[in-house]
Amino acid sequence: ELRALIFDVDGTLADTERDGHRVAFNRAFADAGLDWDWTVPLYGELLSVTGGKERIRYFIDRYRPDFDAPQDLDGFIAALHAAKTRHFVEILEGGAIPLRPGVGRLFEEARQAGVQLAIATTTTPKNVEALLVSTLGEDALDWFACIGAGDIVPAKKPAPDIYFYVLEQTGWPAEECLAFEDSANGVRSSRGADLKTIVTINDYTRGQNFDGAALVVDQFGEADAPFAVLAGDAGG
Ligand code: XBP
Ligand code: MG
Repeated sequence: ELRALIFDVDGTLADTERDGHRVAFNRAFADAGLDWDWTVPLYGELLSVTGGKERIRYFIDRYRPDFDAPQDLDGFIAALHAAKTRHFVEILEGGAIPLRPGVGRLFEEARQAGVQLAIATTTTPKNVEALLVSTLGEDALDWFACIGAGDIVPAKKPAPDIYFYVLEQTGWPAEECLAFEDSANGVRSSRGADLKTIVTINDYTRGQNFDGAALVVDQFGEADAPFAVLAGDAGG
C-alpha cells in the first residue's frame, strides 16, 4: 500500500541551486562587503556540503584560510546566512524559479488518489514556504502533512535524521512511503531511513552515485515530454 510521497526540495521540486541559492549567497556576500564570488563550477563543489551555514563555514575553512574571521564566527555566519535567506526568498517571490516538469502534476495526482504528501529537506523552512507559495499559491502549504526542514534536526543530509523526523511526526511506516531525491547526499539520507527512493537528476547531480535508488529518471515528465529512465525499472 502506498500511503505517502516525501519530497526533497532543492534540485527535486525545482532547480533552485544555480540561479537561486548561489545568487542569493553572492548577494549576501556583497552586502557584507566580502569579495567572495561563488561561480557556477565552484558552487558545484560546495554543494557536497549540505546546509547553507555549513556551506559558508566549509568555504572559509577550505578556500579562505587567511580570512580574518570575527571572534564570533557562528554569529557572523548566522547573520550572513539570514541575509542570504532574504535574498533567496526575494528571488522566489519574483517568480524566477518554476517547479520542475511533472512536479505539480505529481502533487495533483497524489492528492486525487488520497496519497499524502510531505517534505524532507535541509533547506530553511522559509525557503520551502516561499517556493510552494510562489509556484502553487498560498493553499499549497496545506497539502503537506509535514514539512521537515532546516535546523529542526541537528544532523543534515546525508544523515537520515530529517526523514526519521517526518516519519515520526506523521506516524507513517517507512515501507508505505516513497521518497524523491536528486542527489547522492539525498539518497544516502532517504535510504538510511529505509525509504524506497526515486531519483530525478539535474545538471549538478548527473553522474553521482545513486546506489540503492529504485529508479533514476531525468525528470518526472509531462504527457508531451515523457521522462527517460536512466537506471532501475519503471515497471518494477
Ligand atoms: C539542498 C541544500 C541546501 C541549500 C541551501 O538541500 O544543500 O542547503 O543549498 O539551503 P535539499 P539553506 O536538496 O535537501 O533541499 O541556505 O537554507 O541551508
Ligand atoms: Mg536536493
